[in-house]
Amino acid sequence: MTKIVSSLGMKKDFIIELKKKLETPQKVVILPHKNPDGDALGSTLALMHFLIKNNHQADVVSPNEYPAFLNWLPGQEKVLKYNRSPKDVRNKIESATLIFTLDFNSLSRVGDLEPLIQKSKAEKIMIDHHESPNDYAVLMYSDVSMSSTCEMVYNVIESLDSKAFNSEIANCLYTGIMTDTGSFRYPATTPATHKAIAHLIKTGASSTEIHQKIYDSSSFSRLKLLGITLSNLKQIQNLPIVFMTLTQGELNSCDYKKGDTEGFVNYGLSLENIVFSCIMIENESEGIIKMSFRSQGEFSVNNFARFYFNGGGHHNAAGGMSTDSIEATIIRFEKAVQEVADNF
Ligand SMILES: [Mn+2]
Repeated sequence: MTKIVSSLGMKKDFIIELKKKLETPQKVVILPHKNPDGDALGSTLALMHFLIKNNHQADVVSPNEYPAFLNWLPGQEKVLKYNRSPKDVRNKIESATLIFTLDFNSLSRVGDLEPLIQKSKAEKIMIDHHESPNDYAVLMYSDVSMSSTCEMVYNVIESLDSKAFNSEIANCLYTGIMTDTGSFRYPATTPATHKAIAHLIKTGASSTEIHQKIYDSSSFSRLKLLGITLSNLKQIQNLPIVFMTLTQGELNSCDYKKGDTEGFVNYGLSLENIVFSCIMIENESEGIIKMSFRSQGEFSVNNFARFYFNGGGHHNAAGGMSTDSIEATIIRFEKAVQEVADNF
C-alpha cells in the first residue's frame, strides 16, 4: 500500500489514487469527529451526496449528536449516530470497504467508535486541516493552511468532477467554510476560499438563508446563558487575556442543550487589545471541565492546549480539558498563562 501524504496543497497523487479507489462501487463510511461542528457535518454530508451520486453506498456515521442549529443541513436526517443506533453503526463499519475520516486526524477523536475503526479492514482516507496528523490512513490530504475541511472537500470534488456540484453539496460545503472561517474573516480565508464560495453560490448554496439558520436561530435560553457567561468574564491582570466560566448549575438554570455554548469563547476576542480568550465549562456527568481557547495573531493556543490542558487543535483555535474542579482549573489556567506571559 502506498501512502500519499499531501501537506502543501493537494498533490495530484492524492486525486489519482482516490480516483482509482472510486473506480468500482464502494461501501463507504464517512466519519466526522465527536461533537461534530458545522465543518465536520458539512464536509461529511457533502462527500456523502457526491459519492451516492456516483453510485457508491455512502453513510455518515457520527459518534454522537450534533448541535440543533445544524439540523437542517441537506441529508442530516440520514446521519447514523453511534449513541442512538449502535447496532446499525457496527454493521455499517464492519461491511465498509472505505472509511473517510473528515475534519480530524487522530482516531481518538471519534470517542467510543475508535476500537471499531481500528478493527475495520476498510482502507482509511483522511481529509483534514488540523496539525500533527496521526498515521492511520492509506491516503491523506492534510493541509493546515486550509480554512476548513469543507474547502478541502470542495477541492476534491472539483478535481474529481467539477460538474458534480448541486444545491445539496453546495449548501453543506458553504456552511462548513462559513463556520470555520468565522464568516470569512479568519486569516486562513484566501482568494481560493472566496473562489470556492462563489462557485458554491453559483451551484445552489443559499448564503442568506444559511447565515440566518446558523447565526439567528438562538433560543431565548441560549441568549440568557450568553448573558451569564459574559457577566462571568474576567481579565488576567496586566495581560491581554480573558476567561469565562460556566458551572453546571448555571447551564441547568438556562435549560442548557448541546451546542448552546458554541461561539461564546469568541466574544473575548471582540474586546480591544485582547488576544487570548478562554472558556471553561463544567460537565458534571463526564466529570470534566471542557475548555476552549481562541487567540489572535502569534500566540499558539494549539501548543498551549497540548502542553497544559490535554488538548490541541489549530494555531488560533483549540480545545482542552481538566479533571479538576472548576475553581482548581481556574487556578491552573491563571498559573499557566503566567508561565507563557513573555509571549504577550
Ligand atoms: Mn474544521
